[in-house]
Amino acid sequence: MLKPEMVDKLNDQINLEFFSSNLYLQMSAWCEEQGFEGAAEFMRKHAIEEMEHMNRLFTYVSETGALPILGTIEAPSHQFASLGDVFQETYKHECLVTERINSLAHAAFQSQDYSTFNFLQWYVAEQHEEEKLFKGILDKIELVGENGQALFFIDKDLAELAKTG
Ligand code: OFO
Repeated sequence: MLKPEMVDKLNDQINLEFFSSNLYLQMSAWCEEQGFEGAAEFMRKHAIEEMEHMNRLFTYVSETGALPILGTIEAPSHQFASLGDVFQETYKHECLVTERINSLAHAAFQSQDYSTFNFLQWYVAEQHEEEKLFKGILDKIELVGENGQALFFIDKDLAELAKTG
């Protein structure tokens, strides 16, 4: 049985995961419009992963007998200065999600809610992967620069990542 404060926190996280999904879906639309098809595919796939993050939380809250509550989801930005800007934003966003997960895990531990603490370990590991993934892409863009040819290869790379990752 979850404490009401924990249910609120988990519901906030459900909301944030929805936002992540919408943000990445919106970014995929921007990429598509700019002709970055690989990046668009990659972001679209990642938007689906974020829905899975949301679902996992939704199921946990529900299975513990509490009520998942879906709130208003903030509209994501739909204008970006460049592909580099998109990936700077993704990395910044993932760092924010990591902070939220850490503070959730901290709250669970402090309140001796070991079931939630244990449940959250998946997210702790996942955030490590997510930060690594987006930082890697960002570093690559910073390394090769943003001229037409460099972007062409970055986009090809992202198309590959979308297939495998
Ligand atoms: Fe991208 O990890 Fe969830 O939000």
